[in-house]
Amino acid sequence: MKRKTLSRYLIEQQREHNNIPADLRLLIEVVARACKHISHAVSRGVLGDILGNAGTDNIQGEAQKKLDILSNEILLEANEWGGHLAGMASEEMEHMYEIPNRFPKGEYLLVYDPLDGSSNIDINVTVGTIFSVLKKPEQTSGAVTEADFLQKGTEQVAAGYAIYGPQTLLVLTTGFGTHCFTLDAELGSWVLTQEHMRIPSSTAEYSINASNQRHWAPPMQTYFSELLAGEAGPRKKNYNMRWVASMVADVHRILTRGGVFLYPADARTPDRAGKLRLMYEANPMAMLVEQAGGSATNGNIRILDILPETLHQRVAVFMGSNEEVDRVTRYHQHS
Ligand code: AHM
Ligand code: MG
Repeated sequence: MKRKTLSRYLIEQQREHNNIPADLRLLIEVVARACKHISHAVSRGVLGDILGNAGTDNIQGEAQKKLDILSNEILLEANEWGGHLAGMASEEMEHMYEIPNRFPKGEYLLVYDPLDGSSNIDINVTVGTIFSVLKKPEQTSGAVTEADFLQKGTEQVAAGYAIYGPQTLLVLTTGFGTHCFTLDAELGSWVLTQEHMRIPSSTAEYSINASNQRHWAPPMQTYFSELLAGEAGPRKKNYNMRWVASMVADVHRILTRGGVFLYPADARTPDRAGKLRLMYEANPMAMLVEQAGGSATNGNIRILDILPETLHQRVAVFMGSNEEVDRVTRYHQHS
């Protein structure tokens, strides 16, 4: 069977939906190329001297791994010169990155988590790169500012992740479904291998870091105790649990076979709404999940409807199969 490459897919989408102008295509192709580079670095491990801590902390106060920093640089360098971007923001940089004046500027904004699942780097477990693409607001002229990035997730023109697992995959949406490409490492091309991923609306599999249970709020305790009660409880079925601790891997499983991903807020950090970051983790994943027929909320409203106040804002995340997300959201709303 003749398979389609990413470039052909993007060109055909533009013909069909008029939603991927040349600059956006360039942006997606450049990000995909950078992810190939990161994938190669990940696979080299000790041989590439990419394991271990870098000896620095990021803005969230987390120890940066060598691979966090390398991946961030790969994405910056790949994207700064092409003329398609006005600016970038990343989990690993406190402030947004303005395109240097020696390069032409474009109208898009790229926001990313260069290496998601950092705690898994040194133990040879799946990690990934998550990205979100916005347009610089039309009413702002001149230099890009951080305020230009603070747009609702509904404004994303593209979102995706690369996952560095047994295979390297790219999962992408430009607003017309969620599609999966596999890296053919020998040819160096991304090949469309699954169109229109679908998340079944019911599931018997959940994904949560249950070691935090004692810190959750009452609605979360109720929901979780019902899952644990299995067949004998109100849900009348037995659930299975999976937690990779790489959001890319847990969400990829959900996009492939269904399930629900839960990262609730917890009482230890009342000043934060959760662990995961809205702009470069929750928003792109929420768009991919919704485009695959699932839902994503913060327990109160749709994630994509949250107006960000800061670049590194955190959020509680409930995403995946509709029945579970609806229920856990209802419990929070009615508490
Ligand atoms: P990271 O971007 O620094 O890797 O942190 C985000 C990760 C997610 O991929 C994952 O879902 C979560 O943190 C795991 O958290 P925990 O350490 O509580 O298991
Ligand atoms: Mg992350």
